[in-house]
Amino acid sequence: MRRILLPLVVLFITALLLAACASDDNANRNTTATTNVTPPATTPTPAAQSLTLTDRPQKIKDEMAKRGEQDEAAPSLRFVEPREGATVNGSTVNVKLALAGELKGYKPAKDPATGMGNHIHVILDNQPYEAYYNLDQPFELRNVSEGKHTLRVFASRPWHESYKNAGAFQMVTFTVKGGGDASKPTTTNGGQVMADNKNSANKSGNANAAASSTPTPPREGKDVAQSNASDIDAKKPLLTYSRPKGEYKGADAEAIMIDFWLLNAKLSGDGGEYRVRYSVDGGEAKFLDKWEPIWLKGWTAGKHTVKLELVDKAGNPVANGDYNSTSRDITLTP
Ligand SMILES: [Cu+2]
Repeated sequence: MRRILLPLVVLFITALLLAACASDDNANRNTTATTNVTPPATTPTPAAQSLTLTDRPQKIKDEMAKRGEQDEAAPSLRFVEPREGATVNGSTVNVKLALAGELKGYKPAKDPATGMGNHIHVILDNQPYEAYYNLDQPFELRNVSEGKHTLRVFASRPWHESYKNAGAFQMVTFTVKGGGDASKPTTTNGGQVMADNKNSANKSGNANAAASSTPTPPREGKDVAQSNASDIDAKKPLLTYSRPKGEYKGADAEAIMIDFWLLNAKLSGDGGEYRVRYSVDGGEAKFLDKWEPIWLKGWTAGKHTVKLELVDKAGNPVANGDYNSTSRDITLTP
């Protein structure tokens, strides 16, 4: 009896193991293929990644379908403040914009439920953009350093894709006197150190609400890094880096958009003489010959550096101050 039973038990266990392996295989097929090569959390450099072009994500296509004609709009921005050549006294620069043009329902506003909505990208010097939603109130750039600055603004969609019609982009140059100092903490009027600029904005919003019967939403703004204008010529080709920026999580990290603004420069695929060269993590250079966003998939978790440069047909950099070559770090969390 035992002679028969033992081989049977061995057979049974083998079958069980095989079944377990097979189901593991199936489970892996549904997750990313890179699971095995993902480095441990302590490794600073991300695993080798192979990026490929992919379609505009379905989520965005669905959103576009719901927006009616908005994506065919031609919004036109104008600087109310600061004006070209203005001198601003003090380290807080109020940005006020007027929006006109063929709007077709386009209106910057943050949906309180989703935290999303049409907005304006605001770029001080060549810092990463800030999102500006409520044009009824100025956007406060705080702790701006003394000296000359540029401000670039352009109309954007909820998924950060810019409008590319001529009026959608504006740029001014201005000078700050008595600007902010990076070595000093930001303070309130009373001299108290503010722990968090968001909180201070909320406090002033609440104070306004108490004074009048209609609640005033907190003013949007940003405590900016120290920077100054690059020596640029507004009549020369100018590449403005927009996306990617910041942190990408979950489904948003699957396909990441590269988007930029071009002034005074037409790309070769659009009948012009320029190209946009991009690279990720210092890898192989790729070229964009049409002015439109692309989406890349295949990103690994961790930090990545994206570089965008304006070049001529021969691949030589086209300089305009130092704005035409920009690198940004992004972070992906699965
Ligand atoms: Cu945006």
